[in-house]
Amino acid sequence: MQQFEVNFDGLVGPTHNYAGLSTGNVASQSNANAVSNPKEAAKQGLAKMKALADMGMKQGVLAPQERPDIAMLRRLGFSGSDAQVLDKAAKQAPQVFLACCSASSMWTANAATVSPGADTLDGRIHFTPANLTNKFHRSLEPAVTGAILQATFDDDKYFAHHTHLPDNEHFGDEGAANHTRLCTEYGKAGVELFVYGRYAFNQSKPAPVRYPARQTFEASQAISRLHGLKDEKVVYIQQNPDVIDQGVFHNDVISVGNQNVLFYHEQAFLNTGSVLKEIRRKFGESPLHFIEVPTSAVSVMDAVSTYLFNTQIITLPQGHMAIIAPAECQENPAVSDYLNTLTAMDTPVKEVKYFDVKQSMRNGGGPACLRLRVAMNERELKAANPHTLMNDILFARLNQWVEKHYRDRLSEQDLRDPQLLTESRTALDELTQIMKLGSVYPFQQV
Ligand code: SUG
Repeated sequence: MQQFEVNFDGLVGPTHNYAGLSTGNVASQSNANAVSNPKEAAKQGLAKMKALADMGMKQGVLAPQERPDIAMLRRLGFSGSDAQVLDKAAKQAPQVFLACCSASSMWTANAATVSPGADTLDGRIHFTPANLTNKFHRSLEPAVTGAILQATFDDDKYFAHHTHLPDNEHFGDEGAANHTRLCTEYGKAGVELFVYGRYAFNQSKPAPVRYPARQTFEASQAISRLHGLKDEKVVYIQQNPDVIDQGVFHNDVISVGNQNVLFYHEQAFLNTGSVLKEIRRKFGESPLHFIEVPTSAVSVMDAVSTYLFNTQIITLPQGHMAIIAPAECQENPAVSDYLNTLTAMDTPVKEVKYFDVKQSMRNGGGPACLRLRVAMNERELKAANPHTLMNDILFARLNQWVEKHYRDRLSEQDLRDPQLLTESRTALDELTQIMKLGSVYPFQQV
């Protein structure tokens, strides 16, 4: 049976904006209050999805969430009509208001952790939405994420859906951004790597001092238990606290893996030597490539500003691997030189393809942030919602939909506009029909 890795990219929502909400994420902080272009952002994302589909990859789409989050604003005590809720919140608590407006669900690497059937005890694909507790604006996502995942993978013969971990910093979980899987083939049992930033229940362990560690060891362990993974096929790795303090807020900003390749920066992990040994032992005898990028070739600062590691490494139908990189990597001489030497090295990675995802990059989201990986076999793929899979028709349909509903300019002031809420709801309602998702949004349930 054929096996695939399917990338489910987040469709950028109609209220994509820059609010400087993510302490520890340098791009988000430095672009606070810049004017965004949701239409361009959505089209950049769709172009990347279509390009991967055209390369012969299986490509999926995950729907965005409704923002501003009126239900949360009401829960926080703002009352009246929707227009009054927006007006009162924007005037009385502007920071809370902005947090409730973030279109951050577009970064689906943070939507959930996914373990393929080849790794789990019951042979089903397991999904746990990330609770994203470290940032209030992201903690609004998990319930609707769960509903969207359920509507996308709606067959309990093949798919198991868990509730997100407790909404508490002790179990702070950022999903697949801190999770990588190594394997010989997608359908064979792999080694799942869980990278965490701190221990919640042991203060004596190393932790960053300047910026928050969003993922805890205890959260990673809980996910592994829920998914029924085998201890001999799991490796827990502590992220180097120094790089978190330099702006590496997720592991996928400093390391990425695919099949038998682990691509990482020299400073990515604590105790790299023993980590690599454990991975090697658990992976087995087959060829395994550790591609370590030395600081002398690329500094952590350059890795953070170009997102060299927030690239997707994909296995093309021809058999070799390609790196899907943001254009920023091409513009930085040290990084583009490094990538040129990498493709000439004796590893499966043979080409680099650059994409313009600037609208997302300005909020700290590169190509890899925009996608959730699901390794699937033919039967599982058949059981997934076919209306979420990218092809010429869906691409054309979604571009028309964006063209019809999205604005090409959004400032902080615009987010208070009740008309924007109406536009967004109209758009999302239509999207649920295009993608046959049912009623996944709270506004559809009243
Ligand atoms: O959680 N940015 C996101 C970026 C997520 C990137 N994802 C991965 N690395 N996988 C975050 O920090 C910024 C929103 C704002 O400032 O308006 C934001 O949420």
